Amino acid sequence: MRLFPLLILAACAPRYLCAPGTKVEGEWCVPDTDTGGADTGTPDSGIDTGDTADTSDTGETGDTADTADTADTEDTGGRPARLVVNEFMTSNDAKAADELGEFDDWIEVYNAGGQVADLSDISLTDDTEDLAQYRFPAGATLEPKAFVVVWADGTPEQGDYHAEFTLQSAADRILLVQAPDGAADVLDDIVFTEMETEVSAARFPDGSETWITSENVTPGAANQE
Ligand SMILES: [Ca+2]
Ligand SMILES: [Ca+2]
Ligand SMILES: [Ca+2]
Repeated sequence: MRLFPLLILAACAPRYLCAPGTKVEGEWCVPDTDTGGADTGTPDSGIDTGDTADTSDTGETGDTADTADTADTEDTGGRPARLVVNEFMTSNDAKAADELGEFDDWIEVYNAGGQVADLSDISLTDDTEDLAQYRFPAGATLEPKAFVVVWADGTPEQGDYHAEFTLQSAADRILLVQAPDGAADVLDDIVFTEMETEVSAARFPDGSETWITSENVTPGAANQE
């Protein structure tokens, strides 16, 4: 493995909000213990000089956590779907064939969130002037921690998961867009140059902000080094 050589712009931070009393830490919502302003409260002030005060503080943190726990439980059960471009190949001579046995460019999308993603109004494109070049089929969904592959083979007549565009190894871009005809929320935006043949660019681990190039390409499965 080596670090992906050139430009990868993951322009978008994780797109979810945390419940009140929690904050974003990495990819997760965690209790925001800082909000427990109650720590300045009366019980401790009398014994500030002593370590005992810390013990009391811990108790108070616990109280805060109780509040946060409620929000946390909701987050864990209902953390929103989060779609990312997870892996792609721009030059594929013999690594991965589509259902017609053709070795084409492909893009893997991954749901890094905690809820099922509705793909009905999601598009992929390499053209900022044409955000809806490829649309997922109406009613398509993606389970949490699941993958879906779109063949960027320029032959949409080959099926629902074949796009009308292809990817250029020298320099190209992949945008993942929600509501391309409306608010056009860009979920992911990957710019790259000088991709090699027979390697993919991949987030490793899946859904992370770290990109590698890999000869162990994994369309539709967890990325490998
Ligand atoms: Ca290509
Ligand atoms: Ca094809
Ligand atoms: Ca993969």
